[in-house]
Amino acid sequence: MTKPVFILNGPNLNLLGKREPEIYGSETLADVEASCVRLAEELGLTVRFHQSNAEFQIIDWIHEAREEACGLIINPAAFTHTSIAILDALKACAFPIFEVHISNIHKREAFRHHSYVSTCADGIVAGFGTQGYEMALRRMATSVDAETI
Ligand code: DHK
Repeated sequence: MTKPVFILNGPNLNLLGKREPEIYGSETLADVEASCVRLAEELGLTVRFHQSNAEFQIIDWIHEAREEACGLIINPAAFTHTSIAILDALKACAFPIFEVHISNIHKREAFRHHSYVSTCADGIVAGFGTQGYEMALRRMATSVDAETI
């Protein structure tokens, strides 16, 4: 059985669908999780989907992924721009890492333009709304295949 792909979500993403819908859209995080689970099944993958507002919890999940996952998709939300601790945890992982942002962070305030996570991500999806998670998952399926050949 293939190892799961971890999909991790940072602070305030629990409010997806209610929070600034003009930026983040009207889908909830539960909707995103459901589409990821559906797509993963189609792709022959399994996913473990988590969200936390706490930096330490995201770091602990990255450590767990290090032992148990075949790849990791992360939307670190505001921690993207602040967290060296999340970057260091990701640097300790050997599998593909894809960074997702619902909005195009480069079209927004200057403080969102820099991402610590991008310095170690294998791929970045930004500005495609919640569809970005599915795009990353599709790419993960081919990356994971390529690594196991
Ligand atoms: C989500 C957030 O919560 C912001 O802090 C980031 C990101 C952008 C997103 O687009 O998914 O700056």
